Amino acid sequence: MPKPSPTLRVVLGDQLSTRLAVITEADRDKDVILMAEVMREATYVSHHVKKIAFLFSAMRHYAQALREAGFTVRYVQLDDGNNSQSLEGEILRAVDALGPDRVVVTEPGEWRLRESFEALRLALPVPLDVLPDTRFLCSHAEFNAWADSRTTLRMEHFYRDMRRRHGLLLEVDGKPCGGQWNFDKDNRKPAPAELKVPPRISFRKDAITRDVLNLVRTRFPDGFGRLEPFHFAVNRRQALRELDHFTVHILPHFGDYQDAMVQGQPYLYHSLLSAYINAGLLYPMEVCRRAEAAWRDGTAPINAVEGFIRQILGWREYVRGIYWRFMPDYLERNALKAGRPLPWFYWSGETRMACVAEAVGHTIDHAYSHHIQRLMVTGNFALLAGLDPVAVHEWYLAVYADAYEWVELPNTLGMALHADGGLLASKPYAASGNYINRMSNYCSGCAYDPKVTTGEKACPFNALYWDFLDRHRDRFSGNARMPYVYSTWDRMGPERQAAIRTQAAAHLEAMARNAL
Ligand code: FAD
Ligand code: DLZ
Ligand code: SF4
Repeated sequence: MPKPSPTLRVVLGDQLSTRLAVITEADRDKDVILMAEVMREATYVSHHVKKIAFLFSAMRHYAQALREAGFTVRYVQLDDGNNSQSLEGEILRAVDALGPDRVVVTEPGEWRLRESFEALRLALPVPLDVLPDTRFLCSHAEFNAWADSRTTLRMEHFYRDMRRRHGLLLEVDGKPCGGQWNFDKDNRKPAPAELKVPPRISFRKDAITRDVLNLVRTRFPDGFGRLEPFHFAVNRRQALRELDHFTVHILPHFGDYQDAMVQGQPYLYHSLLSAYINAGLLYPMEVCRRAEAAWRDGTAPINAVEGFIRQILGWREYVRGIYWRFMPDYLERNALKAGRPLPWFYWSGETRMACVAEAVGHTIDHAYSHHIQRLMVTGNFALLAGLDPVAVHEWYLAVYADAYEWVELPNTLGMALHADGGLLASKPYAASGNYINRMSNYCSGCAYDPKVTTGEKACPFNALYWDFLDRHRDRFSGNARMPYVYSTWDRMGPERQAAIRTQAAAHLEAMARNAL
């Protein structure tokens, strides 16, 4: 009897889950799992070296676990002699070598790869099945049905529907636990500078990770960011330990200091789980259920637990829905006609603005900065300075260990830059130095003064903020949440306004000379 043809089952670097159908439906006696480290994926933006190392190590650990569970894995390492260095090339090569009856893959998380797989379909001698990514809690059809039923696509409405649909933080009568759907107003405390955040766990490097670090050091010598120290979890067991640690020691204060920024404290009370959830090492629902259980057990307060679950069940699913509903033209949106090139300090961290230097410094060191740094420091600066949305998007996509386009693009283009014209956020997240001074202790160590708008010590966020609002008055003055700021601007009078405009121009000119 001839051996039956295998099915070739492809697992991408951010699909490291054993609950996807590509794995659960595999026949261990005949099917082959294909995984490949390829330069095309490692270089389509200038990924942080820690991000590449995290993914390669996690891919290798996942392949090892599959083999131990009895699967046949064809794993192509970056340095393998015949590696074609693209996923499509590796699929074609495996089809050639193994003669499968078909190829099965879980839908990729980025539009560009989905398009490439559609082109690949035509080149393959066997069928290509693209399966839904069931790690998400809202399918494309469910999101589109929700979106079709609304005039505006506000996250808060989506989130409440998701709470009801998945029965999270609900009383038996269907009312929200704690009596409110949203406790955001309790989650804006500035953190005291002497805050003692519990230490984070880190994971020892095993032989696989050490090999990967050597590979990345050799193959990406000029890559962005610091490769070591490297403490990431690289398999599910370790990621679950990180989740445990977070739930017990960190979550209780997640809400209180969610928006705070403290010099020298990159993590505060954030979970650090995004890279693991996005790569498939953790499941969003198990993370939400753990947080809910902490509230029901009385070990974490409702403002922390609701705020945390909202990020995952709400924002994370919502931005994915927006991405797939509006791509590919979403990427082209530039509602505010911004076009200045990205200043060099986004890569070097060398700027006299202490807040930006701190956020970029964390990014360089850890391939991480927390949400408020991303939104209200680097994002806010890019918004106020009118930086080119595509350049800013490519930066965010490159520099964070958790970055894939489905989640990064709506956050950058929509939330931070308002480039989608308000589809995602009704009001731009624009703020002056006053906000950063209130929410952080950065300003006390800064060359600039957050209370000064013009002159030598003027905080660049101040004049740029007013100049931004002035430039876009036609668009924003009608917004119900903006009249107060425009009346403040009007009360300044023409002379002061002219001085602020001149100061903003001077900041932009200094930015272009990399002297800000
Ligand atoms: P926590 O603060 O502990 O939040 C808990 C979890 O909620 C996160 O792990 C994440 O899974 C989810 N979450 C929180 N906020 C968001 C959000 N706005 N959108 C989607 N999920 C969210 N997140 C990414 O996962 N990848 C990205 O590439 C990414 N790019 C961003 C770019 C910009 C400009 C901004 C403003 C935000 C971006 N975010 C991105 C969202 C958010 O900043 C990160 O998810 C968060 O900082 C990750 O750190 P954490 O795990 O400690 O999160
Ligand atoms: C991000 C990334 C990197 C750096 N390298 C690989 C790789 O070598 N092989 C692979 O299968 N996936 C990699 N990835 C993740 C993919 O880019 C990811 O699957 C797509 O961006 C879709 O989300
Ligand atoms: Fe940032 Fe301005 Fe504060 Fe300096 S003074 S840290 S530039 S907000």
